[in-house]
Amino acid sequence: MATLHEYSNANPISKKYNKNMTEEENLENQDLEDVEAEEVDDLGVDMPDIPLPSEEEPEEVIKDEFTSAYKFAIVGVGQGGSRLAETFWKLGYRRVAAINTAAQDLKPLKIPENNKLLIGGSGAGKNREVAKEIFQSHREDILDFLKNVFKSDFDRVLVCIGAGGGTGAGGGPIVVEIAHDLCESFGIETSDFQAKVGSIVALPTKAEGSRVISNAKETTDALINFCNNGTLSPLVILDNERIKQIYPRLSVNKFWNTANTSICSLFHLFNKVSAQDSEYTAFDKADLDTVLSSGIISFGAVPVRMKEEEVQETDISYAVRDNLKKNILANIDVASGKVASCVVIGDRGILDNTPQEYLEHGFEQLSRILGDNSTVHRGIYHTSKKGLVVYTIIGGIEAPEQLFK
Ligand SMILES: Nc1nc2c(ncn2[C@@H]2O[C@H](COP(=O)(O)OP(=O)(O)OP(=O)(O)O)[C@@H](O)[C@H]2O)c(=O)[nH]1
Ligand SMILES: [Mg+2]
Repeated sequence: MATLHEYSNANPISKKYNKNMTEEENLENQDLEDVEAEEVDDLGVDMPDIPLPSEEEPEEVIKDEFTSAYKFAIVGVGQGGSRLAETFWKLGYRRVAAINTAAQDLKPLKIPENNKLLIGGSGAGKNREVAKEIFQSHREDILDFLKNVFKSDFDRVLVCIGAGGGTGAGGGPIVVEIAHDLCESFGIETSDFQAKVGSIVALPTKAEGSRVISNAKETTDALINFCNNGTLSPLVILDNERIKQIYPRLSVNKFWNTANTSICSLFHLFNKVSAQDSEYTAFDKADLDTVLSSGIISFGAVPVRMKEEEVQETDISYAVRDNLKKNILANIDVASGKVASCVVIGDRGILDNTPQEYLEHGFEQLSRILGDNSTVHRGIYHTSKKGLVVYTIIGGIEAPEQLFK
């Protein structure tokens, strides 16, 4: 039997070939058909100029330069805030934006020019109110700018602020609100109580004077209020005064770099580790989420100092306690925390020769410090770097009564 293809080829002249007509009649008929076809080809009307929807182009996606549990979008407001954001860029984060009211503060940042937004233009001169006005009147510009820099593929936003100035202090809380609008428009936040917007705020040193301290107070209070309402999480309160005490004699240019790198690297470490498997104990994405959603959080990192060649039980417990004391974050009562993550990272030699219960005792000690009903997520990972380091995040910390002494 002929195939459909063979059958249609067998009669190439016309689909309307009529076997009851002569060949001549059929050819005539064919000519008529061609005329009809020509007429149909040329409608004889001008095509109206209707704008037709073009095919949808796939949206550009921004990717970080590493694999992590969460895709953070980071925006720095004011000079200090922007330098914190720039530090994330250096670590490989690519959804990084900076906003300022003074061009000279944006210029030195080593992030792409398109990731910088200048509003106002002549600074805020340490005046929160001036900054507030400028940010309020540019809400839509800021929203469009952030949409353009971050695109839609991210999980959380972090707003970085130096609390003592004008621009960061006045504009930062407004950018937090805009970040919520952004998350809502992309469907990242679906309810008011599922905050996907957090903040890193830096408190000034004592030497910066009373105007700066009063700015910092008002801004930090506003952020703590957001946190108490459940609309901001996490909130990391970085204390520049403590950095001065923990790393004395740092030169001016190293000071900010040390402050910024220490906090951003810790953030990054937890974000990366929670995306990795461990042959010991893995700390996972859900563990990190509980901490990131718990309000005020504090980070710490302390190397385990071994008094002898092998790790002793007390070495780890000591490191856990030391970790809580020696951090660069504000003088907050970590014991009020409700949830913690403790990750021990060490070289294989040490890990394989350290009894599991020594590590367990360290984790249990953290649970005891936090008190009843607290949760401590744990993780143990190996690395090629020699030594053993204890990293912690404590979350759900109560707002400090007195941040500034
Ligand atoms: N951790 C950290 N804090 C910083 C850094 N730079 C400034 N700060 C702190 O941030 C506070 C605000 O300073 P700036 O960020 O320069 O101020 P601004 O937000 O640009 O505000 P104006 O210049 O007054 O409009 C200061 O009081 C410093 O304590 C930084 O790189 N890292
Ligand atoms: Mg400035």
